[in-house]
Amino acid sequence: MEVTQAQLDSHWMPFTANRQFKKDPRMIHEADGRYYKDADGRKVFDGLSGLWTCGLGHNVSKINEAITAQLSTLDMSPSFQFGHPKSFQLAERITGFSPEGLNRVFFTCSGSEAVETALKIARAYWRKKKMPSKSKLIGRVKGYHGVNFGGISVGGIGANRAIFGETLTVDHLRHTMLEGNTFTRGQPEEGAELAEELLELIGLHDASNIAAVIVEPMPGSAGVIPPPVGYLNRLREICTQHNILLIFDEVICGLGRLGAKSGADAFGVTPDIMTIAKQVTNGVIPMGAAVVKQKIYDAFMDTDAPEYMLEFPHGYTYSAHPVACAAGLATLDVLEKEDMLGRVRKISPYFESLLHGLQNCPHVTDIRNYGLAGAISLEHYPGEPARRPFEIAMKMWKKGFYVRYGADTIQLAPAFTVEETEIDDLVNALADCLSR
Ligand code: PXG
Ligand code: PLP
Repeated sequence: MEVTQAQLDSHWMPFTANRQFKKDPRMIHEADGRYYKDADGRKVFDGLSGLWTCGLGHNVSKINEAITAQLSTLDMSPSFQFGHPKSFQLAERITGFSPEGLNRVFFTCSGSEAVETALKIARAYWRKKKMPSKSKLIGRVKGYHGVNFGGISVGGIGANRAIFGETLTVDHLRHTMLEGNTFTRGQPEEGAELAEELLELIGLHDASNIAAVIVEPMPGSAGVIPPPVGYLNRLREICTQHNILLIFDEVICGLGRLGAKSGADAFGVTPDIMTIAKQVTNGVIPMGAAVVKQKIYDAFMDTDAPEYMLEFPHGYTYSAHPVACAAGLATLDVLEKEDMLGRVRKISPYFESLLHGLQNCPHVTDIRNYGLAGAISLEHYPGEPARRPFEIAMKMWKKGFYVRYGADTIQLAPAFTVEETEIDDLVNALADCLSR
């Protein structure tokens, strides 16, 4: 056996059914392009681009070369009080991938940390503006904002919160999955009025007590839920009218998955703060960031305190790690030079039409998609919503396809470079697994 039972037992795996995995491990040994290989050299199609991370595919030579060169030049440097050129270069490049006016970048090492950073910036911003009572945070049901305490507080996936006791006291908007919208291709027409609920929460708490609203432009983890037409615009209007910051968590939507630089760009709505991670380094080295409007940065810099004093007591040992910055610069180069956003826009109608071809397969209760992200909701076994997706994903793995299963859905997010024939194979395999 390649790994001993003691070794298997030693690793407490994240978001994994450890008991099941350790009985029947699914080991991945190699990755290249859009495929993994297992110990026997069996090829497995990567139907989720890693964990929504590797839109450019695996083993991208330009990224690998940039990392190797960086390791032998500057492998690590202190992130606090000292700098290295690549972080500044990358910050400016990220600005070019951000919505209009978001031009100040705070680096983190993950999406969860990007969220904590964004929430802390939002609260501290109002203190800097001498409105300290504006501290309440509002999230949305079905939201996923990582796993740290701030993120699970604003997050709206019950299973990720329930066993951890007290969180921040936040409020949640309703989610936007309406029964009448099942099997919609792309954005549903109905549901913009759900944004009005924010006015009710403002009525309840008063805007003078609310710091920020955080939503994913399109919830990813909870099952690819494209926003109803007009919904995000209305959230933006209400936030602007009531002086509340709007945070878009773009950890999945950002940097190409939707065929746009960001979810903000795809849906034409500009937040005050956005969080990114995953695709920023093509998933190869951990990195995330919170990107903010200049007025927010300026509120911290506009101080009479001596210049040697910190303006924002926050940061991570690995913030702007030089190797991650090298990977980020190379990733954004490839995204841009190889017109990856254009490729996503070109192939996504094909992805959409094949995916929706599964509508009449057994057990399928809904299909949703946008860009190169898709989800299929499956009929529950009585009292066991997560069982059928697990069974289907295991059959897919045996057939040579890696797909995500979570809650009552199967989720797909192939690489931006995916070919039509690969989408054919992926969807045909799914049809087959659903039918038997
Ligand atoms: N916000 C959003 C919108 C995310 O999707 C995070 C924050 C947290 O990022 P980190 O890097 O701390 O994991 C995420 C991450 C899945 C899956 O299979 C999704 C995520 C992470 C792992 C798996 O859907 N989303
Ligand atoms: N815990 C201890 C004891 C530490 O010294 C540090 C960082 O210096 C941390 C946690 C935070 O680690 P990181 O900066 O990697 O998030």
